[in-house]
Amino acid sequence: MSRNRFVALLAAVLAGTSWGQTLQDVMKARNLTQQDLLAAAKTYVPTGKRDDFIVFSSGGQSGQVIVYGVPSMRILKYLAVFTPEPWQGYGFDEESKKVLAEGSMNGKQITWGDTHHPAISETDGKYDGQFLFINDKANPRMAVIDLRDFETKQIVVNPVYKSEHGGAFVTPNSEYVMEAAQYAAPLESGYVPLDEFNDKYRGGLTYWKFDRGSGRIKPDESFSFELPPYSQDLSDSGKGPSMGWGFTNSFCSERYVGGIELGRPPFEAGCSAKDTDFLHITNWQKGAELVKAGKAKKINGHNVIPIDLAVKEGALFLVPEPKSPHGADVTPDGKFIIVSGKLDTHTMVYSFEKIQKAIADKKFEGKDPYGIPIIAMKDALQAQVELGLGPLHTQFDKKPCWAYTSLYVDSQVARWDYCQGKVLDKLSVHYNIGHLLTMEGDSVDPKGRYLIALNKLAIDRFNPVGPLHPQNHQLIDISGDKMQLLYDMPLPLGEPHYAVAISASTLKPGVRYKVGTNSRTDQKHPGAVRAGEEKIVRNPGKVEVFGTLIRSHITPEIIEVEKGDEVTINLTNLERAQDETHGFTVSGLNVHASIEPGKTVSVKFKAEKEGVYPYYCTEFCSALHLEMMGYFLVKPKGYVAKAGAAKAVEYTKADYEKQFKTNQDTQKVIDGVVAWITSTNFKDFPDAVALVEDATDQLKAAEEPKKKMEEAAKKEDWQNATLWAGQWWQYQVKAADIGLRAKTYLEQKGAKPTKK
Ligand code: CUK
Ligand code: CUA
Repeated sequence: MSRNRFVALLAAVLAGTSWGQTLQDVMKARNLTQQDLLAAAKTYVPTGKRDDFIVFSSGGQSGQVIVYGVPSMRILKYLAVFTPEPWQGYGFDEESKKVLAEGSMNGKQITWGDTHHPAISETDGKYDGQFLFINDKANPRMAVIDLRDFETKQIVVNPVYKSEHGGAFVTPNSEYVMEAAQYAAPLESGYVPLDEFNDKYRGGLTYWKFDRGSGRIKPDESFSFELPPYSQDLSDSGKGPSMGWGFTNSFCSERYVGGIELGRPPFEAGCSAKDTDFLHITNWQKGAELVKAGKAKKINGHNVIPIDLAVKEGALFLVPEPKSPHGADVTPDGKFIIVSGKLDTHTMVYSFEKIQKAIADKKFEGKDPYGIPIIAMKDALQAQVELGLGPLHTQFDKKPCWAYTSLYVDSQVARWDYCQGKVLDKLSVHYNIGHLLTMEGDSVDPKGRYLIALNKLAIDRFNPVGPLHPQNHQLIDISGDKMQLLYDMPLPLGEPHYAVAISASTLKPGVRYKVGTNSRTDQKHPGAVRAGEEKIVRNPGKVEVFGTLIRSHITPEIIEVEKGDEVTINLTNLERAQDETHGFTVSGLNVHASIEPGKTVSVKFKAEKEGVYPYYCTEFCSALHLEMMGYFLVKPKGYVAKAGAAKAVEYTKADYEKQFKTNQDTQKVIDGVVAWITSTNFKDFPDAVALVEDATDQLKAAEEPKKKMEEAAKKEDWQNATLWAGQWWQYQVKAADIGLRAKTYLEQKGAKPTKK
């Protein structure tokens, strides 16, 4: 570009003439301040660009996980975990039904969950982006999500808890996933009266063994520490110097059993009477050794380390913590554990070194009623900092010693220095913040830059949508001396508790499966077939379909069964192109599947009622998507077909010739696009190469109908010649569509002509 032209263009941009407006015009029209514009510029991700961080947020009572980008706060996906989710076919196809069924409790399928704390798998204490774990507080369960495809692979039910809360938190190499009980209950199943609360009710802390190779939790190698019937709350794993240890706070160490209807004070009074509760300190490496040595006892088939054994082996200690604590967060260097009391204005910084010293010196202030040694608060405390009202959770900055704590009652975020024990800055949020997160802020390597406040109330922040308000996640810039509130994001799904954010570049998800994969087991699906192998297998009382999907038809297109047959339809998506998902449903039978490229899925149902049931692809996958359909017919038992199929429109030689001419014209367009693409450096753009491959596939697929057309035309069978010519044209249209997409892509990315 000549210098003059460049300057002219720059001047035009600065003057805003390209859109006929200036920034000043927009500010005035929309009543925006300079600060608003700055905030907008800090969060806005221009069209076509991507976010730097990806957040995995609990979806609360939706039983799902919410995935969004930072700084744009654009929602990318809801991950189906504990709750059926129709778009993804979760709970509507056979493979995902099996995952959900693993989460059954008391002989009942549980179709929801209360997700609280997601955790990303770690290597050396850093997020590795391979797996995500999340707990269900309502029904004590843990789920494993594989971040190669963002699908839930496993749900395990805690065999000894009746409720939980303090999970998921991972140890520094994801050796274990921590899950602490919440409301005490007998570890065994069955009735135990509340009179026996102190003796028979128990809390606990489970260490679920995670096997990275298979990407699954191994229940047999997992174990739990039996804990007193205090309400264990949140946990965190030690790291660095505190590697091998876990920290779990608790409330209601009063062991109050309630009874407001009996004239007794309610739980809220009885569970907050004392001035302190207990931080539980457990050694999981010792725990694992005890299990290996066969010293654990089995309760409901699960390894449990009894309190007396853990005490004897030096694997369990208590430290008093401030009133009604919530949250236990280990600093990135692994040296300190930060605990806040909801009803105390102080946040406590415990020193792991001091705790270890007290243990080594056997310096305890006494024992709790269950014989667990108690380390005096003063012997464990490094600092005590007054942050504000209702301190809850803490996250960390890239800057050493900097921490952020949510102040629930004050509706503020406090930035403070835990080494010097002083408050640095405070920012108001809207309203009543629960958790907060910083980028990779609970790993050994926090990334700083942004903080998100996960507020419990939104009140007046958004357009009203009835008495149930959206949740409010607020994005805060923490890169400067003062924290700056940038953006309010309404979340219309459940009450998110905790969330974690990972650098986007660490995630390496795939775009397709190996053809014929059962995505829930990562194994080859027994129902998978390749193109041309589609079949319907009939056995007495059973019909099994082995079908395929590819733009824009489902094979087979007619499935006829007898009333009473049990029907299984296996479908493989033969596409190689990215984002070419097909959906599948049969009207009125409550089945649905999402079949991404390469995936094989099955749906199963009983043909209970005679009738005609259209089926179709539920994703708008191509121009002929509406035609991607078929008929499922249930005939009466013993029905004998009358001769002859219904005839559609009849075609003549003229029809054939017209279609043939269209095909020739279309081919010219395709050739033109191909010539343009191949004259550029398209090979430097992997996404364009993938599109070109897909277009080539489509043209290859066109060869067979073309041959069939020629054969029919030779026999002067104008009916079939016209229809096959039409099918050839369908493939041409798809190839042209993809080719044009590639051309547009290359133009926008600035592909250059290659010199001949
Ligand atoms: S909890 Cu909800 S604000 Cu489940 Cu981590 Cu603290
Ligand atoms: Cu496939 Cu629509």
